[in-house]
Amino acid sequence: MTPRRIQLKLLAVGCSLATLAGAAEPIPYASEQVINEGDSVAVIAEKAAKVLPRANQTDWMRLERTFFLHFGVNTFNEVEWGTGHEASAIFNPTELDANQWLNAVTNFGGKMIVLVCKHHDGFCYWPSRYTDHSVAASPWRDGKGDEVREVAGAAKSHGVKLAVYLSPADLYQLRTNPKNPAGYYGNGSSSVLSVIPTDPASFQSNPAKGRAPAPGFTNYTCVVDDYNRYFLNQLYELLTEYGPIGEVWFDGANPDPSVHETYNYEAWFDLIRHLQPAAIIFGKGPDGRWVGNESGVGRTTEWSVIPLPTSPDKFNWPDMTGSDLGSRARLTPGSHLWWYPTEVNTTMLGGNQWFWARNKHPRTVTQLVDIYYTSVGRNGNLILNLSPDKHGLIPDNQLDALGKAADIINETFATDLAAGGKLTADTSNATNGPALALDGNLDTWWEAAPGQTNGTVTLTLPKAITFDVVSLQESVDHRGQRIESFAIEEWNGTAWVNAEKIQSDDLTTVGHRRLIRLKSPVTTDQVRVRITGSRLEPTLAELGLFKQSVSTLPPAFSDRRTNGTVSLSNLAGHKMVYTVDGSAPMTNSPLYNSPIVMPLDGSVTVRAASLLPDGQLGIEGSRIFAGLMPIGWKVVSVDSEETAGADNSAAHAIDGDSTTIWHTRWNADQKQPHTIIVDMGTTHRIGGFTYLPRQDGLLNGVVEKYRFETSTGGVTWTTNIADGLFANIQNNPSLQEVSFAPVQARYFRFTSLQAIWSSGWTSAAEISVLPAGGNGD
Ligand code: FUL
Repeated sequence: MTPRRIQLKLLAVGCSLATLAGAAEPIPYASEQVINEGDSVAVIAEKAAKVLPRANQTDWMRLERTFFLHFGVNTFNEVEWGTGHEASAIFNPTELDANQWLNAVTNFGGKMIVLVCKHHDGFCYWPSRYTDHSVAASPWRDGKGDEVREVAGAAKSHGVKLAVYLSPADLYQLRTNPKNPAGYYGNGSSSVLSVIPTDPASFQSNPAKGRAPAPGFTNYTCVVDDYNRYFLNQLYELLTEYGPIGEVWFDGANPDPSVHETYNYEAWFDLIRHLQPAAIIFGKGPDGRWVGNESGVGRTTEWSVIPLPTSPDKFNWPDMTGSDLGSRARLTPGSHLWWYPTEVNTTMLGGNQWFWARNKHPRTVTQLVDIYYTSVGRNGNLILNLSPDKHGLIPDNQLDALGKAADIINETFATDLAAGGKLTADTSNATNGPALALDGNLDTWWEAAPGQTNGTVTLTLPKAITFDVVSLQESVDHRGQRIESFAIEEWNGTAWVNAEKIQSDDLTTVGHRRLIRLKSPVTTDQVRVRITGSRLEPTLAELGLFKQSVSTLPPAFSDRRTNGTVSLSNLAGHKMVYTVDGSAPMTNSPLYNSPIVMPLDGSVTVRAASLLPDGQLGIEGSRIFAGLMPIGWKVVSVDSEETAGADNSAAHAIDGDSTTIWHTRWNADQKQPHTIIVDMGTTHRIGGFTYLPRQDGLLNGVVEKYRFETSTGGVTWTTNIADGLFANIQNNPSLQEVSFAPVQARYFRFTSLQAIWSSGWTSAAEISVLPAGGNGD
């Protein structure tokens, strides 16, 4: 057997041909374009406009609504990250029902499910031949269970694609794991010729000995160390035994980077391309890009054509979290332009939590509907996580919220109000007239006449309609992504006026799909889209107009002020009703007139909804106000605070204002630990604390590991949590709630032991305590 390597295939070979200065060589459409020194502004724009998606990406981008599913030993331990020390016996769901999971997926119109087959803790949810640390060692189905097979079967019968998440980080295999001293991860083994699939019996003694390949597949060889061979064999099992695989999800997160292992991505990608050529390699890979947060929010300017500093086969695919990834300013000589569309991953559970636990609650319907618009509506695929509970079932509260959100979205998009209208354009080429943007076919499109980079399409309807969502789609599969700016205008009977969009939308990129929500419904019989900037002749594959089934603009909540009050507002100026006892607001709930006075000593959830002009209730928003109000609290001591470069004094950690922060000195004291001691003025019985990381989008000083102590007199201290971890806070910098055995306390001492990137800084937007008997008991 000879070693094989896959080169990423380009759709066309002319991609890197230099455009000679002065020579008007036609620029071909290709899956990759290279910007050369001396390329004019026009040539750069044309190259960017002529990058096309690759075959596997076309289908994938059209999925739009996809799902994640996180379930496993973390569910049973009620944690976000495991340790690799878990006993297999803990995995014992008594009612696991993959059909229930898939029903939830299809009810929301989901087209693919990405199943966590192994998370960072290393436990495998299929009976892998290469480890004992799997479902085979668990009591579930008497050790005969295979969760991947059950999900694959249910997905197939529901017409949903299956995809796999296999965590590269593996704490069970970690060389330093006392539970598995023979672990492969970081064991320093040399890279040797290995046959994949390897004979499990001679996995380390003779890795060149293969086992029989799966039916319809062959063997592969590569030169890899023990952990990479382990990983490749697991990939081989997952990619050959469960049918077609739509995506392979590579997570960049690693809970314990102290042990080093080099991932041989090249060999992994080779194997995937051979075994499942249609699969998207996501995350740390060339086909799908992580949007950069786990909150479900894509960029309003979201380019799918991304400049890479090197050719894709040499690139190492770091996370791309900047706000501008692909505008003209980023298209510089040496850039390799590559189709790299985004996927927006987020959770059903609030606070971006992936695994079920009893104190985690689903997002509100409003949030879910919002997420649809900020993901699918911003040129990204949504991947929404489901979190089954210990029974192995998705709990009713998740199903309920998901079902209501699905109803709203499905109802909104069931009727395209543009249908039946006539589309005209002030510019078109000979074959791509405007009617093609109303034919429901993404493979036909309107295109402006050659040389035109602006254009206006006007929709005239037989009678006036009322709409508040505009859907635009470029012909990305045939013409790439081009539009850079546009405006939406309505005819008010005498003039064209701007249709006012909601604040959070910028009218810049379109891509596969862009959904623009209007501030309030518009009634008219003529609408036009003015494309005011485009890299090349603009195109529109489809244009649609829709009316949201319920106003989806939720009331906004202020912070809780030090007098305990919280204000509500909504952009449309509707009246609002609210509750503070956890119940759902009804039309006869208290009407909001003035700031709500909240208890100062507990955790309260405020739920509110708009009263719409037709008497209906808008969908609700909610906010949890956790922790005691910091009234009369004082910082007794802090070892470092920045007061010169900015007002980042420690008092900001207890001022009840989530927009101000405590930060240790910027240019000094860059060494952990950092400690803040707070006097709450009176003694409280507390059962936990909260840490709100800075909310300004920066991660400097965000705490990962901490100690929390309390005291009644400020002299002797009780250690409530000696060495705590805010798991996954880097990807998910939201409110952290930590419970401990209730104590009496007047003082608390919070010590930061480690910050993100081990930076030596510490920061906090708010630190508070949870009263016992509330969230903290
Ligand atoms: C993150 C992980 O650490 C989370 O636990 C989750 O799996 C998410 C999808 O990716 O990086």
